[in-house]
Amino acid sequence: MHPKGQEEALAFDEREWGDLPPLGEDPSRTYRLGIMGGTFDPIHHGHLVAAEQAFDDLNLDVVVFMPAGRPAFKQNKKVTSGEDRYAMTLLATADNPHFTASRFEVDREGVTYTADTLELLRALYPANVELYFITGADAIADVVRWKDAGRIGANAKLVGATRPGYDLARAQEAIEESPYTFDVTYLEVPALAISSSYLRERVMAGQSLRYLTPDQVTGYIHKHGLYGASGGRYGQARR
Ligand code: DND
Repeated sequence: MHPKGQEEALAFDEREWGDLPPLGEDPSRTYRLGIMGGTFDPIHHGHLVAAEQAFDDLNLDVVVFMPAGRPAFKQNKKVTSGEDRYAMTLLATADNPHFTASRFEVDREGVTYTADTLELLRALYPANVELYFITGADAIADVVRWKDAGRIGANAKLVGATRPGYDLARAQEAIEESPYTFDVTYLEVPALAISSSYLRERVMAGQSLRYLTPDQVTGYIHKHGLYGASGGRYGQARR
């Protein structure tokens, strides 16, 4: 018969981590896993700064960037392939030891709902791993209305990244009016008005993405001709 500790270790090893960070091996401590979900079409410095701030302020062990497979709310919109969005996410996070990128949602069949993702992660990780779903503060008011929002609140804490001076009234009102319980922490991140749509517009107009997203991401966009990019005209105005 195995001593109790060994049996627990065996059960832990048998979990299917895939490319997710293995956490929770020491039962005497609590681990904190940050999950940055996004369409990431493309990923940019706003996403990266928010995640880094969450890592520091909430004392997270790691932040997993998880590009959505078929995003729940963009079924009528054209979205770049999951492979391209995952590749850009991998490039953007590769040099930061606090970050990792995962195919967890990209490889999942059908529409990827956050409630399902968090429930699957909750089942995969032992109870000493807390889940923190990081999102822009503007999105917090929406999260409470996402599919099966009750399951989101039950399985993870929410982290809302705000701009300094941002009015939290809409988010707080939505949380209060919700029939479900949410544990939300708000973080102030440096003012970053960067958005994926702004980057796509700039690429389409032949403008530079320098200082808006890591150069590796810009290189990938041009190499693969995403968002109307033309490799030969990188950084030059379109005619
Ligand atoms: P977005 O399309 O907003 O991602 O999706 C965010 C997450 O919500 C994904 O995991 C979706 O699957 C999930 N979602 C949305 C709607 C419905 C459901 C799930 C459902 O299950 O029913 P973006 O790539 O646009 O942005 C990624 C994150 O980064 C978002 O939380 C966004 O608010 C935030 N963000 C910024 N944060 C700080 N500074 C900036 C930011 N720009 C975007 N400049």
